[in-house]
Formats: sequence, structure tokens, C-alpha cells
Amino acid sequence: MKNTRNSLTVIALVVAVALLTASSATAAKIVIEAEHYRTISPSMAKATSQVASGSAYIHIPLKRPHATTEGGASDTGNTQYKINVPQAGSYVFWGRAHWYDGCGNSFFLKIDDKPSIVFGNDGTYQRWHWVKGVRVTLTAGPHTIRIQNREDGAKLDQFMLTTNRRYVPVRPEKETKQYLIPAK
Ligand SMILES: [Ca+2]
Repeated sequence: MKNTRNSLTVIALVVAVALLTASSATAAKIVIEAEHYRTISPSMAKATSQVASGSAYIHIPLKRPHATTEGGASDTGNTQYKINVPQAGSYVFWGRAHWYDGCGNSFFLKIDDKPSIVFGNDGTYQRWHWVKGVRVTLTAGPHTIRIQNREDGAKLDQFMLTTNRRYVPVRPEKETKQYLIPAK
């Protein structure tokens, strides 16, 4: 009897460990190079840099004079992407950004037909860094991502969607091209 109980405990532990391993192994991570857009419209532009992942990024070129107030975007310049989300879940949006200053540190992010939301507005300027954005619930299958002008002097190298809430990116991430739906 005691042996039976012990073996049941062991089985329960093995199952628990297996479930934990399975749940962490199935965390989804989608990484897209910002320059791998499907469409682009000005004043959003592509540029090259040796310190950007894939040697390229997108940006709203700095205007002269550069805005010194939150005056609103000068145009609706944007890039659009179509991605294939591998599994339904709650995803955190991250972007590898480079901001000019406090008036050049954000984009609008629009996912599918949801309202546009502000991405950025953190206080790290003049260097590439990962910026945490919103959490969104996505179904499995195709979704549209739109990055749009909000302030000039804002640059984006990569963006990432991950179901792992604890994951904090530090360096450029390897692109997961299998989730990018190319233009026909
Ligand atoms: Ca890039």
C-alpha cells in the first residue's frame, strides 16, 4: 500500500514536471526585422546602419526644425507587415528602437482593426534599446501590424511579439522569418 502511494507520488511529480516543461517549450516568439515590411509610405523611410540588425531599420527622418512640443504627427507615413501567429495567446509587443529625444521617441502601433496605440515615450535617447509595449490577445493565424509616424527622429530596427511575459530582450534577436507572410 505504501509502495503504491509512493509510486503514485512519483508519477504525479513526473507529470507535473512534464507539463511545466511543455508549457515553457511552447512559448511563442515572433521576431521581425522592421525593414522587412510589406508596404511603406512616406515620410516613413528605410535606412542602413552597421549597428542595426540586418544592417537596416525604418524611421521618420528628423525634420528641421525638429518639433519641440507634442504637436501631432506631420503625416501618416507608415510600414505594414503581415504575420502568421503560430498560436493563440496573450502577447507582449517589444520594439528595438532608437529615439532622438523626448519629442522623437514614439510611433503609433496599430494591430489589425484595433485602435492605434502609442508605442515608446521612454527616456532612453540616442542609442538602440528594447522598449516594452502593450500586451495584446491574438488568435492563431494572420494578423496585420502597422507602425506609423507619431514623431520625427524615431527609428525602429526590429519588433517582437512573445507569449513569455518574463522575457526581457537585451541584444538584437534572430528573425523568425517563418512567421512573416511575404507580399505576393
Ligand atoms: Ca533591422
